[in-house]
Amino acid sequence: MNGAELLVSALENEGVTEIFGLPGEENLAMVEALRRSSIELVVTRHEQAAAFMAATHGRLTGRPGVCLATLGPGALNLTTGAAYALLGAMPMVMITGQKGVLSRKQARFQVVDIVATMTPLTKMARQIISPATIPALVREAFRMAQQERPGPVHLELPEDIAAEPTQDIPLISPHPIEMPIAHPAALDRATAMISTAERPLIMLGAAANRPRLSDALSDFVRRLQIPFFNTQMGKGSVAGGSELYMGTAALSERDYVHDAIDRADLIIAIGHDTVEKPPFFMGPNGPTVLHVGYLPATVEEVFFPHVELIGDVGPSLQLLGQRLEGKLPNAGALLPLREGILAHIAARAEESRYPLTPQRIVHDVRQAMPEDGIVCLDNGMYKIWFARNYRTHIANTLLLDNALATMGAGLPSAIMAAMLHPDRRVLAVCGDGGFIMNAQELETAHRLQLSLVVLILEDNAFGMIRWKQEADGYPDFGMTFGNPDFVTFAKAHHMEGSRVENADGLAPALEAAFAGGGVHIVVAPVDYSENRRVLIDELSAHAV
Ligand SMILES: Cc1ncc(C[n+]2csc(CCOP(=O)(O)OP(=O)(O)O)c2C)c(N)n1
Ligand SMILES: [Mg+2]
Repeated sequence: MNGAELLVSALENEGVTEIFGLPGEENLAMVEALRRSSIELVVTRHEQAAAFMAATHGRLTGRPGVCLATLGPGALNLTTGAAYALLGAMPMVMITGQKGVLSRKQARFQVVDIVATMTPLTKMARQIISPATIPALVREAFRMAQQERPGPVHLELPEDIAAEPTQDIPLISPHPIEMPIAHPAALDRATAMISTAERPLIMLGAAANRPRLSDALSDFVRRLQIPFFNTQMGKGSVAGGSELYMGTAALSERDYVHDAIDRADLIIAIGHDTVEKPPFFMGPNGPTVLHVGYLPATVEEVFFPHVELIGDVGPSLQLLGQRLEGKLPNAGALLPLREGILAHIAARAEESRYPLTPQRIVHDVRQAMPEDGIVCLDNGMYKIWFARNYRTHIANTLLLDNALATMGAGLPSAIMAAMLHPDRRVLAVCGDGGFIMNAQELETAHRLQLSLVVLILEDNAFGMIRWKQEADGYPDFGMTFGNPDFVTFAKAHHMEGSRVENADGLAPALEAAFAGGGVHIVVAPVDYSENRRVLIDELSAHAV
C-alpha cells in the first residue's frame, strides 16, 4: 500500500462514492488508487466546475462532496469553488497534488503555495507530510467540513508522499454526533418574546435549508401559524404551509414583502446567515429580532438580534413549538397583507410580449417544473426575478447562490442535481454571460448521459450590471457582447437546441426538451426593460 491508496481507502471509509476533478501528473498515484477503488472519478473540463459540483453535492446531501485537482494551476482553479462553498456553507473536501516535499527534482516548476492560498478560503487547509497521518487527517477534514457551520476543507497530497510505501494504518470510523439543543433558559426567553408579540413574522434564512431540517421546520411553522417569508437562500425550506408564505426578500428594502417586514414587531429569524445580501435592514426603530441558529449570530451594522436561541435547530424548534402551540392569539396578525403582496408579485406573469419578460419566464418555468423539479440558477438579473416570483413547495428545489453570487455555477450545480436525482426534472437557468463561463461542462453532462435542460436567457449583455449602471445614472457602456448561435452550439455538443421565437413559445419548448430526455439547450431572448419599470420605478412609487 502507498500513501495514495491509504488516502483513497480513508475516503471510502467516509462513504465517498464519487470524486469530481481534473487530474495532473502529480495526481497519478491517486488516480491509479481510485481506478482500483469503489469510488468513481468523474472528470470535468475545468476544475472550477468540479468544485461547484462537489459543493452542490454537500449542499443537497449534507455530506461533503469531494473534488480533485493537480498542483499550481489546477489547484488555483478550485479557489472560486472554495469561496462558493465557504460563503454558502456547503460541506466539501478538496484534494490537490504537489511536487515532492522530500526532494524537488523540478525545482519550483508549477509550485505555488496552495495551502496558504486555501487557508482564508477554507475551514482547514493542510499538507499531508507522512502517510501515517492520513487516517486522522481525513477524518478531521470530513468532520470539519460537515459540522456547523459547514464549509470546504483542503488536503494537499505531495507526489512523493502519495507514492511512499506504508503499512495498512487503521482508519478512524465516523460516528453520528448529535448537536446540543437550546438551553431551557433561552427557550423561556424566546417563548415569552413570541407570546407577547403583536405582529410576529418568521424569516427563513440560508441555514434553514440544511437538508436534515426540512421536516422539523415545516412542522414548527404549521404549529405556530405565524406567517413567514424567506431570504433568497432560505427559499423552499418549508414544505407545505404555503398559505402562510408572505414572499421572498430578493431586495433589501421597498419590495412588497417589506410591507409585512416593516410592520412586524417581532421577526423570528431562523437560520439567517449574514453572508446573504440583507433581506431587510435593522435600524434603531425596527422590530425586535430573535435569532434561531445552530451558532450564535454574527453581528453586523444591519443585523444585531436582541435574543438568541442557539442549538440544533430542528429539535430546539420542536421544544419551542410545544410551548407555544395554540397560545398565540396574534399569530396571524400580518396575514391580511399576504394577498396584496402576492398579487403584486404575480402581476403581468402571463403578459404576451416578445422578447419575453422576466415575469413570464419565471411563470412558464414554474409550469414546466413539477413540484419536486430542481431549478439551478447562475448569477444574473433573472436571479432577482426568480427569487421574488418563483414559488417553491419542496426544500432545495430552487438552488441559487446569494452568498458568493458567482457567475458560472449554474450549469455545474445542475449537473450535480441531475446526478443525484435522475428521476426528477432539473433545469439550469443561465444568462448568456454566465453560461459561457462554464459552457465546457456541456460535454461532461453529455458524457454522463444526464437528463438536463439548460435555459439560456439572451440579452447580449451583462444585464445585471447594465441595469445597475443605468440605475446609478451612468451612461450605457462596456456591458454588451455578441453570442454564438446557441442552437448550433448545442448541436456541436451532440445535443438538441431550440430557440424560443414568440411569447408563447417557452412553455412548449421546455416541455419538449424535458420529454426528449438527455441534455437540451433552450434559448430565450429576454426583455429587461421590466427591471427599471418594476424594480426601480414601481417600487420607488410604492415606497412613497
Ligand atoms: C465571476 C463573476 N464575475 C462577475 C460578476 C459580476 N456580475 C454579476 S451579474 C453579472 C452579469 C451577468 O450577465 P448574464 O450572465 O448575461 O446575466 P444577465 O444579468 O444578463 O441576465 C456580472 C458581470 C459575478 N457575479 N461573478
Ligand atoms: Mg445577459
